Amino acid sequence: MSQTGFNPAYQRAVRDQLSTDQCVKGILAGDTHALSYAITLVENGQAAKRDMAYEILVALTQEAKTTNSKRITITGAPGAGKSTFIEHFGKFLTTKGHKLAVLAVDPSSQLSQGSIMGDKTRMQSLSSDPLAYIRPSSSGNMLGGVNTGTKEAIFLCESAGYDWVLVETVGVGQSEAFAAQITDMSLLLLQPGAGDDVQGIKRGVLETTDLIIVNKSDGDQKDTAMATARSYASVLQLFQPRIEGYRPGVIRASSIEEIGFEEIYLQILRFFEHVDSHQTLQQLRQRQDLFWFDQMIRERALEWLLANTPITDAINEARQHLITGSTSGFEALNAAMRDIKKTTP
Ligand SMILES: Nc1nc2c(ncn2[C@@H]2O[C@H](COP(=O)(O)OP(=O)(O)OP(=O)(O)O)[C@@H](O)[C@H]2O)c(=O)[nH]1
Ligand SMILES: [Mg+2]
Repeated sequence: MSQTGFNPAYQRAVRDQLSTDQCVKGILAGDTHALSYAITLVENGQAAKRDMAYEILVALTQEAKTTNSKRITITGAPGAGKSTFIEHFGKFLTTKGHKLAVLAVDPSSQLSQGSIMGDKTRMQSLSSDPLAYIRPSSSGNMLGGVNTGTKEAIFLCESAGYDWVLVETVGVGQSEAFAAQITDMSLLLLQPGAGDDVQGIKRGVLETTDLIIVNKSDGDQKDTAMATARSYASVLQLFQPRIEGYRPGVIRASSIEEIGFEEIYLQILRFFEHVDSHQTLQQLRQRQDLFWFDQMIRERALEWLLANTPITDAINEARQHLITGSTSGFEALNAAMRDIKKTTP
């Protein structure tokens, strides 16, 4: 075994196409090519690709050790400084010997590659770090749901030996809420000078936040950052703790000056110690699994139904009646459901 726990004798497959077995062995050996390959399969909408992805996932559940990992969502309004923070804090973590995977869920990348390219250049020093793995994912290419594949990708990264998995997501809309539900801890990045609603931070986001970081606390923004930190600290008092006995705090930081990192690091460790000592990590993870399962089973069942021609025919027919105005919406839905039920045993 090498220092990083990888098998040094492991030889990665030369061919581009990897088999299930090659993926499993590669991932367990920490091969990022196999890891990326499997994540691409997981994100793929084609049934055959996804079936292979699930064979890999199931095989890995027998082998992988995920109990020591930290699954952390980093959220915040656009421009709050999430990517810059991850780049610098990520370096801080790898310097401490941690292996770090970053999954950047990027809702804008469906329209342009701009943001992903931006992140790649922003995380330049981290992406060349052998202890770090960065994976930008487009949530835009997912079938129907938001972030399909993120949970699987987290697990794949853990199986490849990454003990810290950071998920970057924009703190608006559904993708953020989903990420918070499938990770252990949520960090919210704020900019100095923001009032309660200026940054568009919704109550729901604050309720799932375990640590607020007032970022960009540098230069002439220091005083404002202090005021922002104070006001959020009092706002947080109003919330019921998400994890029993754990009170979310507020820490001021600057990614550029690398201020506040040690405090953030210790706070994250304290969070996990708290969760571990109360045996809630297992409960948390079970809750994550249930949330994810409930969401995914709906998505998959719907997808399966809609791949069935008699069903889509029934839907299209009812829809056509609606378009021509020959029925009301109620009648159309009723008729569609009646015909759908007739098609199934
Ligand atoms: N002064 C200062 N500026 C910062 C800091 N961190 C980030 N910035 C700047 O803030 C801007 C946005 O940073 P990003 O890291 O791209 O923010 P983001 O939250 O990832 O943005 P999106 O991914 O587009 O939502 C950039 O111009 C950064 O240089 C910091 O600690 N201090
Ligand atoms: Mg970003």
